[in-house]
Amino acid sequence: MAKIVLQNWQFSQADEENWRQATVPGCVHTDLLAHNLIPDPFYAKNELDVQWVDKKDWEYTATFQLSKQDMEEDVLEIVFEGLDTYADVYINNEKVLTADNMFRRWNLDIQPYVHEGENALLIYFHSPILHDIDKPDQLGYNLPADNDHSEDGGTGEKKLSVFARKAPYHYGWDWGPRFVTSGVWKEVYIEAWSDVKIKDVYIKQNKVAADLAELQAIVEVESQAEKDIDLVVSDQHGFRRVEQFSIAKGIQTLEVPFSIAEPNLWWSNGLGDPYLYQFSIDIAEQDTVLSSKKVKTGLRSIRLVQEDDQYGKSFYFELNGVPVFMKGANHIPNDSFLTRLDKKNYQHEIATAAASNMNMLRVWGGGIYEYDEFYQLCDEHGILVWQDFMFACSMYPGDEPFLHSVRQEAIDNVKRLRNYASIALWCGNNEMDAAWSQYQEEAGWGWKQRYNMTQREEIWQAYDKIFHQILPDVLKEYDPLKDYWPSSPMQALSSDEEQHAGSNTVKKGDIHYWDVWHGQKPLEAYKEHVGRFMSEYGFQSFPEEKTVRTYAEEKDFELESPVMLHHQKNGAGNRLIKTYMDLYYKEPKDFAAFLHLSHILQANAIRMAVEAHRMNMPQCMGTLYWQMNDCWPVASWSSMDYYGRWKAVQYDMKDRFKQTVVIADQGNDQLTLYAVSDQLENQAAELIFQVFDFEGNLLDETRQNVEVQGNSSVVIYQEDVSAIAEGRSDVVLLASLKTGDRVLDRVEHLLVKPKDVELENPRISVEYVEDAIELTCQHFAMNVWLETEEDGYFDQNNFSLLPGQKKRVLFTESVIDNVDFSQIKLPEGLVVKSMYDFV
Ligand code: BMA
Repeated sequence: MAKIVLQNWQFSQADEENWRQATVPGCVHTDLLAHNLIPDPFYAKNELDVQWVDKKDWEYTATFQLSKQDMEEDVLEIVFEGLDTYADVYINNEKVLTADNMFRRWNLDIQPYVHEGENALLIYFHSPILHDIDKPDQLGYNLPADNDHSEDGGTGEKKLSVFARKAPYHYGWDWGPRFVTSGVWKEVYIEAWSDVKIKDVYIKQNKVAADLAELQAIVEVESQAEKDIDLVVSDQHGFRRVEQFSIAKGIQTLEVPFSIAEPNLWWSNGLGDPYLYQFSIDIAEQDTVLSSKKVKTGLRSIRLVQEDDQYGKSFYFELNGVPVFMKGANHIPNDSFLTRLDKKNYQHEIATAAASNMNMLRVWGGGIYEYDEFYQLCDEHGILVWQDFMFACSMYPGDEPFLHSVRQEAIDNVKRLRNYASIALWCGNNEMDAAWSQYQEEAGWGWKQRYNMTQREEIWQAYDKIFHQILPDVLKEYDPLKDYWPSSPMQALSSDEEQHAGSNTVKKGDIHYWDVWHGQKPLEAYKEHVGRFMSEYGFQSFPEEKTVRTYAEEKDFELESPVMLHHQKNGAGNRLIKTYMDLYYKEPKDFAAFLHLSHILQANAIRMAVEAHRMNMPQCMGTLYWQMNDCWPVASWSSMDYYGRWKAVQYDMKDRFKQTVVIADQGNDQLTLYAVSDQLENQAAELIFQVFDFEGNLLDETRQNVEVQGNSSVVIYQEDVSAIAEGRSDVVLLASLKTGDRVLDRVEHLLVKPKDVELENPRISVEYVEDAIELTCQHFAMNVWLETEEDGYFDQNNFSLLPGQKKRVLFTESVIDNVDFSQIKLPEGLVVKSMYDFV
C-alpha cells in the first residue's frame, strides 16, 4: 500500500484569485496570519477586526503525483480525516465530494478522476455564515444558543452555530472568542492499494476480570476479490490466534473471539498501572501479509453504577469491580485554532492532569471529539474520559439531513474512539436537558417559553430523536458495552419532572453546581450542595501577569478597561471576581497583585468545593471542576491558562486530589477532621493535630491513632471551635496523618477568613539544598507563591509556611514524562512571595 502526499498547498479568497502558500492541516485564519494579512486575533480587541473572514468563501488547492504503479492498484482512495466544514472537493475539475460536517471522516475512490502524472485537488470552502444565514428564516424561529456571539459576528439575533455540525465554541462561548474557521483541519492523504484492506478493528471487551479477559476482534475488511485468508490476532507477549476465512468481494466484518488469562488490567491514575496491550491484526494469504492494523488498548471493565441506596440513587464509576471516586476537570479545546496544536500541548495537559492526581477528564460537548493523541495520552496516564457528543447549551434542528449527518458523525467518532481504554462514558450533550426542562414548566433557562406549542413540540422532538434514539442506537451497534448518559446534568431518563437536574437535586444523577459564581452565593454554599456526582462547578480568575501582557498593554491594566473586558466573555465576570475578593481578602496593593489574588481566591473556592465533595463520599463519588484549560488568553474558570501555566488552583488540586487526604471542615461551632482515602486498603496512621501561633509556638497538640479506611471518608477528630486554643483566632491549625515516618498528608487551617488575618513580614529565606529549594520563615506566611522567569512547575505551591518548619520544594521545566517530579533542577530567577506582598 502506498501513501501519496498532497503537495503545493495554496489558498485564496474565492472572489479574489490571489493565491498564497497554505499550511495543511490548517485553517484560513492561521494562513492569513502567516501572511500578515490579519493582525494577531488574540491581541487586544483584534477578534472583532477579523470577523470578515468567516463571511468569505475560500479555496485551497494542492497537487499530487501518481505513478504508473499507483494507477495499476485496485483502489486509489482519498481520505479526509476532517474538513471544516462546508466543502466541495474537486479533482481535476470534477466535483467528487460535498462535505458538511466537521466531525466526519470522508473517503472515496478517486480512480475515475485521475491520471498518471500530476493531478489537481481543489477544495472550495463555503462561508459557514453565508451557508446557514437563511436557515433561521426557513425554520421560522431562532433556536436557543446562549453562547453563540452572533452579535460580534454581525448576524444579529441569528444564532447559526446550531445548524452547522462544527465545533460550537467556534461561534464564541463564555470563555471563548468567536472565530468561525474554515479549512482542512485534519490529515488528508491518498492511499493506493490492491487486494485486501483492513478498514477497522474493534477489540470488544466482552468480559474482563483478574483471571480472564474474554475478547473479540471485530475486523472490517474490504476485498477486491473472493479469497481464502488467515486472520491473525497477536499481542506483544507472544499470544497468537489464527482463524481462516473465505472472504467475498466488497466490505465485510470478520469476528475472532479470543481470551487472555490473568491479564494485566488497566487501572486509573492512583490505583495502579494503566497497562496497555498492543494487539496486531494481520490478514495473510499463504504467508504473505496483505494488510495489518495495530490497536493499543487497556483491558478493564468499566461501568456507571446507578442503583438505589440510602441517599437515593448512586452515580459512580466501577473500574475492574472497584467503585472509584472521580477527581478531575472539564476539558475544552486547547486553541481557538485547533490546527496550531501539536502533541506537546496534549502531553502537557494530560501530564498536568496526572501530576495533579486526577483520574478523569470530561471532554465537554461544546468543543470537538478530541484528536487521537488526547485519548492515547489518557490511556497512558490512566485518565478516564467522560466523553460528550458535541452538542452544548443550545437546541438543534430536527430535519432529516441534519439527523442523518448527526448519525454519521456519531458512527465515525464512536468507531474511532471505542478502543481507548480511557473512555468511561458517552454523554449526549451539555446542559440541554436541564436548560429546556421539558417536563417541568417553571424550570429551565426560560427557553421553551419563547415558542408556541407547535414549535415547542418540534424542538423537543428533535431533541428526543437525537439524544434518546439516534445516539443510543449508534452506541448499541458500535460500542454496546459502554454506558450512555443522555445529558449532563440529569437526574434520570424518566420522562417526567424528575428527569431534569437543578442545583438542588442531590439524590440522583449528576449536577452542574453554579450557585457559587453565576448565582453569586458565598463560597461556603459549596458545602451545602453536594450531589451524587459533581460534573461541573467553577470559579474564575484572570490569567497571570505574563499571560495578560500578551494581549494587553500597561495602559489597559484596569479591571474594566476595554481590553480587560474583551478578554472576559462572561458578562459581569470581572466585577464578580472583585466582589468575591472583597468578601474574603484584603485589598490587593496593585494590578499585578490583584491578578494573583484572583488565583488565590479561585484556588480557595475550588478547594472548598473539592473538599466538600470528597469528605461526602460515598454519597458523592465524583468531582470535575470547570475547567481545566483555555483556548486563548482570557479571564476564565481554567486551572491552567492558554500557555499551560499553572494557576494556584492547579497546585491546590494536585494537593487536594492526593490519594489520601486529611480535610479540616469548620462548621458553625465545630471543627471536624476527615481522613479521605482512595487507596483500596486500610491504613493505620497517627493523627497529629497541632495549634500554633503566628510565631510558630506550639500551643496545643493532640496525637491519636486512627484507622484510615480504604476507599472511604471517615471522621477522625471533632472539637468545639471555642475549645481550640482557648478561643483564640490568631492561630494556625495543622493536622498531619502519618504512618511511621511517612506523612500521608498534612493540612493547615485558619479559623478566620483570610482578610481577617493580621499579616506581618514573614521574612522567608530560600536555600538551595542539593536539587531542592528549601524555604523557612520567621512569621506565619500565607499563600507562599514561587515563580520563575522561565516557565516551570513546582511540586507544590500556594502553601502556608510556619516558623520552625522547613518546606522542601522541587522544580521542573516540564511535567511531560515527569509527573512525579523525578527530573528536577534548580530554577533560575526564583522569586518567592506571600500574601504579605500582595495586599
Ligand atoms: C457550564 C459549561 C459551559 C460554560 C460554563 C461556565 O454551563 O457547560 O457551557 O462555559 O458552565 O459558565
